[in-house]
Amino acid sequence: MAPEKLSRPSLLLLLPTLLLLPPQVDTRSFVVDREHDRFLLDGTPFRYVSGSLHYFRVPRVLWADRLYKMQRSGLNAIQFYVPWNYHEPEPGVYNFNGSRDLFAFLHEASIANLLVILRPGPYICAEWDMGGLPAWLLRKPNIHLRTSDPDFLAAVDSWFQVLLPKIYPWLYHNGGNIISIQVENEYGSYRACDFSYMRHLAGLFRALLGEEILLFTTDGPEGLECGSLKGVYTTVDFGPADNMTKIFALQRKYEPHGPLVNSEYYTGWLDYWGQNHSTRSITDVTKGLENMLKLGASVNMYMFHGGTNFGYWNGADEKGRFLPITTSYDYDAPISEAGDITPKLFAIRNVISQFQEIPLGPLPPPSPKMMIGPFTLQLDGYLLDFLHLLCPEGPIHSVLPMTFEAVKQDHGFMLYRTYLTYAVFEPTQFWVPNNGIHDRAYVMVDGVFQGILERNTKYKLFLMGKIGAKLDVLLENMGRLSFGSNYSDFKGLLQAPVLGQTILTQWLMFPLKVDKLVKWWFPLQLLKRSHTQIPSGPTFYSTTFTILDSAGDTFLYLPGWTKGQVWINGFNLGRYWTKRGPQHTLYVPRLLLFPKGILNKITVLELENVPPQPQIQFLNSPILNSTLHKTYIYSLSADTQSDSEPMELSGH
Ligand code: 6GJ
Repeated sequence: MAPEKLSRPSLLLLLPTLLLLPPQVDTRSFVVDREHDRFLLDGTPFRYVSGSLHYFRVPRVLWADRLYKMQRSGLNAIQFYVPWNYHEPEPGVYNFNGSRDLFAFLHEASIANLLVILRPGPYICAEWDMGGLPAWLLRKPNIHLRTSDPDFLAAVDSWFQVLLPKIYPWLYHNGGNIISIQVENEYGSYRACDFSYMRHLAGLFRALLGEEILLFTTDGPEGLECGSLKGVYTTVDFGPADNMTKIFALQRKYEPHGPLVNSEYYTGWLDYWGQNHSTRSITDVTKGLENMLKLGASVNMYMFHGGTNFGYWNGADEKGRFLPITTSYDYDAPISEAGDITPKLFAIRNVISQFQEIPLGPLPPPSPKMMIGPFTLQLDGYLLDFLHLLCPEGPIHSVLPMTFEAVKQDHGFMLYRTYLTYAVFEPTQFWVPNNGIHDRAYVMVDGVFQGILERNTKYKLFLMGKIGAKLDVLLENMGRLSFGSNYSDFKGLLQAPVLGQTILTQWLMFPLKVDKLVKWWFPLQLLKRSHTQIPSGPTFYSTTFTILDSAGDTFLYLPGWTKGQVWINGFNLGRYWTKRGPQHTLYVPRLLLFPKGILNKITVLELENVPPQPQIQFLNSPILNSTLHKTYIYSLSADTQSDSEPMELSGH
């Protein structure tokens, strides 16, 4: 796996042979040639044409396929982040196994003959939960993320003292394929502008990786002042619509000599739930790429393959309102979410071929796809029916509600329960002050669904209940902010809810282990409930199905469903939000499905309302742009809140 470091004795034995080898073998190097404004690889001029893909958004068995396609496209390098929260789920607990085996991915990249530009953060943005920072940092509520806050630096030092020694053998001059390492990520876009923090990081990288490896920073045009650091190579990022001349001129202010580098040339863009699907035209993308290559610049295309935010891993942005990223990270990238070559890739490959040799021969055809179903799902029961299984250790009691982070629940769902201490005979306003719903709440009274509250968009609902009635509020964490001010994005009920004029106290918090239940202990037959009317509110549905011989990748479609989470054979496929879009299908890699004759199981947690016919389908192509020409508007001020979903405007 990792390039073998020869021990001293074996080196001595090998000395005669080594002396016969050409000198460059043990003088591998990747450096900046400031005299000629270029990189040198092993002493010869080198320009990288790189593409981003994220191993943490692609199942491990598909890594080789994606990397092969990238190499066949004419790339000579790849660029990727290392999400801290993906590898250190709890303080001092590390996971580099299976699809988290970063070093297996580096090995696959080496096999594909691709150099690596590594971006270990600690913050990575990437539309990934909390920009890659672990949520457990927020167990110290006053921590100042991405600064020289001692608590933050202690956690960073601890993490990097585990990660960086593992990276060291993979550095190019040590025999590996990593040619450069990014320090932080667009730090100039962050409000702190803490140079001692950035110097600390650079010092840590030097201490643990040595003096040879090329360190660099990346910033947009507005971020260079606080993002660049003396002694660390300054690079920029921009997309096809940006003014390349102006931005490269800004890079020159910090790097008067050395190669021009665009570390993130946007080939597409991200999607938010409820907004239109983002695309970037082939013409614009290829024109910008050609102009940069003509300048001799090294370029990394962000993304070359986007992949998927499986599970709860998506991040979020805040632009006047909270905008969670969709499950699909297709990004309108040259390689689609399902790993297929797109016309954009062919066009990019054609541009690259004008500047450097590209591998000859055909590119792989699209992978087989299949369409199966529809299947009718059976009702397994309300989420509340399974509370004792979802929270076997029982609830935590507190006078005021506690956040997810305070009870050490990083992702998913938590149930907040209290009891009415007086009867509420008239529909009475129920709300949480200071926009304290993070992020979506599903409200039940004695198990009967009352409706939803949503961060920034739906502040109140009206409910009634008898004295002693059970008031349940299921909170959904829709993903932590991954960009911008990036303050600590706590999840849950951040304030005590108010019913009428009464502040509700005495809360029970049930952190829900939904994935564990779905995966191992979901005793469908034992707990199936007979229900007369179609239930509403958080409810589990499931069914089993088999596939045919000619199986392939497929795209799960939940027509008429509202919003929820899906598992296939215990694998958390991600969130769906059919009612809001723009994504209407979830990518299902073939590898998640059992072969013909073996039952597959799909489990759906619907959070709001199911269609009259609780059916699902598997399509042979994705639907990622369902809101095309439709726009949702959100009323932002509390007093104009409607009790229904955000209004939908017809397209223009
Ligand atoms: C980059 O900054 C970031 O470094 N970028 C984006 N920034 C704008 C965030 C939305 C307002 S969008 C796509 C990329 C990645 O997030 C990248 O990690």
